[in-house]
Amino acid sequence: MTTTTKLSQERRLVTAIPGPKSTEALKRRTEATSGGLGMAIPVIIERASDAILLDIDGNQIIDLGSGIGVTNVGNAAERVVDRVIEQVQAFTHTCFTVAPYMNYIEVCEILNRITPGTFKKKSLLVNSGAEAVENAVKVARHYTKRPAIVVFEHSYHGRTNLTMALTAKNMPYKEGFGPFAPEIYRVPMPYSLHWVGPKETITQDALAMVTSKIEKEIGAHNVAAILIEPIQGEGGFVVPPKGFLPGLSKYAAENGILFIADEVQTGFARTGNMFAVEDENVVPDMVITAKGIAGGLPLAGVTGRAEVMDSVHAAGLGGTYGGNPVACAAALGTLETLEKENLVQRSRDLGKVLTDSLNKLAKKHPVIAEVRGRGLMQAIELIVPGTNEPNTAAMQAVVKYCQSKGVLVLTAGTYVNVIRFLPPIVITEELLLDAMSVLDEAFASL
Ligand code: PLZ
Repeated sequence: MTTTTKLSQERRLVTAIPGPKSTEALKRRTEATSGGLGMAIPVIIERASDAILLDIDGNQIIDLGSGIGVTNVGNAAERVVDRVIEQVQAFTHTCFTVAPYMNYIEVCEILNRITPGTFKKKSLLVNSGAEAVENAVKVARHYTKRPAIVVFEHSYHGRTNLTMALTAKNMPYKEGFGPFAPEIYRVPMPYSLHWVGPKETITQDALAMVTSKIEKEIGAHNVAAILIEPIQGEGGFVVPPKGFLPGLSKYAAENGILFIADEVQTGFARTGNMFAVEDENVVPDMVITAKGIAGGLPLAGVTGRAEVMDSVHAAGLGGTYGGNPVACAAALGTLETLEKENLVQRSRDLGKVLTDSLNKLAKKHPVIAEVRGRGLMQAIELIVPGTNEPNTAAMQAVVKYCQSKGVLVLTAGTYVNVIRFLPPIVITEELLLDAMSVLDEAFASL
């Protein structure tokens, strides 16, 4: 149905990055937009298809970031575009809590079906990951009648006031933006590369530290929820050691605490499962989704046990735009694409290609301390060779080199030394390997 032609899936540079047109336009960016906004690559985008971004100078750039893990089904994916066009012509808005419509209901039905757990579930849709996290916390407190929320070192949950409090890192997310919301308690995260204790017992030791902190410093009976990213995103793709998530979820269940998985970055086939908690068969009481849910349109969800989600009085939850019909149409196109194109399996298969490439690089370049992640959510952490010291300078140099050659990679990490890979899951193997060869050159050039 779409009439637009797709961009060829190949890297092509016709000017320097940034080219003359982007350079001019970026002056207007500086003039017009808040200095508080960041920018990963200094180009202005004109079009995009799947894993290729076209800038206004005509350069085709390989996208290894998916707009921070959003365009899992590809940029401007056909089913998303078709459904959005159809919906926007039918109607653009009513507000679901004023006059409901079907596609909001259908998205919730799908979320209830595809999130882990065979118990009855219900969902709620909002606009952003942060708003979904806020709503999950509201519902958890309301249901349990307890105030405390337990979060982890290196966590990221958003930029609103409550979610800043839930987020670990000060710069750039929290600096000068306080005071922050109360009743948030931060506990240790078993981040193996920087763990000071013995690595062999990291899972038991971390679980003992977390439960002891909960019992001694908060009181388990005061805790509404344990909130965790099953693989930490902004914190540096920190993968919890095997057994940690199951141990936490068991402890939560034994103490009347809700276990909430923030799957905002890990969800929708990103890690080689539909949701990252499935890797260890963890079944959360609530799952928070956003990013990959709608192929680029703003949508987020909270899905949970029906008795939890129904515990709130009618009209206690809502928002003007939450579950906007155009965003819901995009979500239906996205979910259909994930299923029909078998993207969970593709994420696993291409994930192996990515792991192999990154491991080869790590063998060659001692600045790479670790390759970690699953599926198409993987990262490398850079250190000063022979030490455990974070190597921010190397990270910056590699990223800059990649950009100059038309490869967009994102960074992450508490210690600002992680390069992360979140390509669209539909990326061709050829394009991924081309990007990896540029990455190899980048390390060789250090
Ligand atoms: N939870 C796990 O990764 C968003 C942040 C980008 P929003 N991560 C990208 C930036 O610099 O602001 C994220 C996440 C996890 C929650 C969020 C918040 O989602 O849609 O950005 O609000």
